[in-house]
Amino acid sequence: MNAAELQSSAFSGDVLALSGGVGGAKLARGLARVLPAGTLTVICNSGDDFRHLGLQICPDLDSVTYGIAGLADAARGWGRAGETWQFMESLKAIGGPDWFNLGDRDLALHVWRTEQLQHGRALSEVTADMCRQFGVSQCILPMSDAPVRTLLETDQGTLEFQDYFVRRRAAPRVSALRYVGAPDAPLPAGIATRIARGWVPGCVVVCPSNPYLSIDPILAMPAWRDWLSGLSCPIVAVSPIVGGQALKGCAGKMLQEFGHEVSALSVARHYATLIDGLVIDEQDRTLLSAIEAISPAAICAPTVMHDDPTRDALARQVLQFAANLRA
Ligand code: FO1
Repeated sequence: MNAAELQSSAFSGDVLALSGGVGGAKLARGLARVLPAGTLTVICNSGDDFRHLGLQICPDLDSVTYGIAGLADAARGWGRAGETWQFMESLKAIGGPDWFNLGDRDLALHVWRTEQLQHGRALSEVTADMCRQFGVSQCILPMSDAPVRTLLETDQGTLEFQDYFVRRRAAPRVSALRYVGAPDAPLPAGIATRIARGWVPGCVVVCPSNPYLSIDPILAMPAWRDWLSGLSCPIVAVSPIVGGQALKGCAGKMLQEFGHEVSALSVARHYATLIDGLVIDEQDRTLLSAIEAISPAAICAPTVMHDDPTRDALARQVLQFAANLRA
């Protein structure tokens, strides 16, 4: 289906995607490529954001924006393609912290965004400027303009997200997660205004991101949770667990540490109260009947994305699934 057919198909209206991390950014790119201009809004987790060397780092906003802009480094999954590392070499030479790598091109964004925020601009406004500069026409927003920080209770103490994920390579055993600031964090201004004017999406797509680290911070905000729960449009999720493991990152390890089996079935249970349908990978077809006992609807599709054709194909299948649920 091309964009016009998609638009004319049963599916209609805007798409709201919830995204974090590498997997989320890939599907966000697929959705941006197959949907007509002006119909996609991507809400990015900002629980990973942190201050480093005086710079405000917003990894999940950047992964989605770079991904849609075609600037992302596919191998790394974060930062920019064709990157150079002079800044990091010089930083190491003067004994600065070298556990969190800032590429020279990426660094310009962090310096500029930090300066904009210090002038009192909201993160969603600065993100809109960033998108304009990168030629991204889709609406990319942080889950809130207020700070929300993901903290992890681990066997090495309470850790901030990037300390856990990057510095300690997600090795500590996690016993609990906290999303500090989530209860009072408001929707980003742009969305709140649209909702106040009666805007509703045609469907919501929960991208294949880590449920605990990328999606739960958004759902921990009553402002999002309550509004999403009240929607009548389909909410469909794509499982980040394929064939009993996470394609990237630590979702599998966390599921295990929280006592769950590492499978798409656990993802269905995790999202059971929120979603209307779950997309699982072809490899997990044997789980379909068990999942349908938990999730109102489920389909199998190729969910491993490694290039634009596979990202576009998954985006189209997710949207068609949502259209069928609406019908
Ligand atoms: N991830 C790493 O594993 N090592 C890094 O040095 C690193 C640096 C980095 C810089 C900017 C940025 O936007 C992301 C960066 N990431 C790095 C990825 C980041 O930790 C994750 O993308 C998210 O926080 C979780 O999805």
